[in-house]
Amino acid sequence: MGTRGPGVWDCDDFDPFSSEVKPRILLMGLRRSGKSSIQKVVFHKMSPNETLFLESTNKICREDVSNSSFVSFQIWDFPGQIDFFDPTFDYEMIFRGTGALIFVIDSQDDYVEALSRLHLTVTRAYKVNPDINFEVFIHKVDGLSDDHKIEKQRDIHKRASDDLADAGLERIHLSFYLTSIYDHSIFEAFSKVVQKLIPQLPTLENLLNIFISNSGIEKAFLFDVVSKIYIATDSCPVDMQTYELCCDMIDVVIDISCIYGLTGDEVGTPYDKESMAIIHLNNTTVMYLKEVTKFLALVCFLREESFERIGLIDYNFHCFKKAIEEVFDMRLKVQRSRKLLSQRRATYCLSAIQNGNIDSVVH
Ligand SMILES: Nc1nc2c(ncn2[C@@H]2O[C@H](COP(=O)(O)OP(=O)(O)OP(=O)(O)O)[C@@H](O)[C@H]2O)c(=O)[nH]1
Ligand SMILES: [Mg+2]
Repeated sequence: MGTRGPGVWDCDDFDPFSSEVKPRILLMGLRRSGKSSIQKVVFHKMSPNETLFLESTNKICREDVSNSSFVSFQIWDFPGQIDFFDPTFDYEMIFRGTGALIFVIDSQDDYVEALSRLHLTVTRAYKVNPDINFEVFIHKVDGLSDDHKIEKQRDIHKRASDDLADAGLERIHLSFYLTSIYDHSIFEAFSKVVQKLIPQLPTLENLLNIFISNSGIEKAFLFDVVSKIYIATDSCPVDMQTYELCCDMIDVVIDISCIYGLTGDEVGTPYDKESMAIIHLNNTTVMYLKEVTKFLALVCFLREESFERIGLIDYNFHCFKKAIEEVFDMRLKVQRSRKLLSQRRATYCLSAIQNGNIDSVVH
């Protein structure tokens, strides 16, 4: 374990024996590329305009995100000027526990420097931990026309891949996303990043596929209500408009419930077991939202004629919900046994150190 540089960490609660197995998502990129804005908009509901007043980050800010049974990770927001050659910056330790590295590039700025920084960061991280998912956010695309966006993405993709190929590292895979905090693209991109870190994803997708095919539903999403990240969807392709409608529906449900919901002694949370909503769109499509767990909602799209069989849909939903609970229980059991194992290991290490038997710890 390397030393920790003064001022680099936001808090001193680092525990080398921590039993919590939370994947780490790093937000890296040049200064003012938009890292903190992304974190604040997605996880703190900050309005995009407010980000204009954010101060530059001067130390690593760590935040736990454990809203839902499945979405549980740490986000580390880095200062833009981080220096890999600074001996107080223990990048080996940081990259070792990292699940995803999001590199943010400001598309409205000249990106030559950003690309060389991306190359340096990715190659360093890969050497320490080849299992990291490398995600490149081509950010602030709100000012660009559609053609311009595609052109930028193609250019950045080509240059970044060429740099890796020149270094003989073509096996490193980079994923690219066009993002902006001024629309839903940032939530959609984050959803995809997070989904890759959920080991149960294939099971969740499978359950959704079975549910929709037996219920006459066209599309279904499993949403984390607080962050509006969708943690899984069925295998039909996702279009941006559908995703935006889901986000709007969640906002309507939560906002109405917060404003007009019960208060005082009868108080409930704005989102609970009873939460559900039905919206008939003007194109014979129905949107149906239902609570799955304390933090998750299912949002479905279906034709009006299919919605007439609501009894069948609700029965299938009941089975789907039970299956999700079982997956969640299994996950909890695995986490508990890992925790126990890690505590035993820590106790063993400590007693070996106290007895001066360091060799048995090292081996
Ligand atoms: N147009 C536009 N501006 C954005 C977007 N995201 C962030 N910004 C702006 O970019 C500026 C810098 O944002 P920050 O989030 O502070 O950038 P940072 O990468 O955290 O910067 P450092 O902490 O200095 O490394 C702010 O004025 C934001 O309002 C976006 O999607 N579109
Ligand atoms: Mg910042």
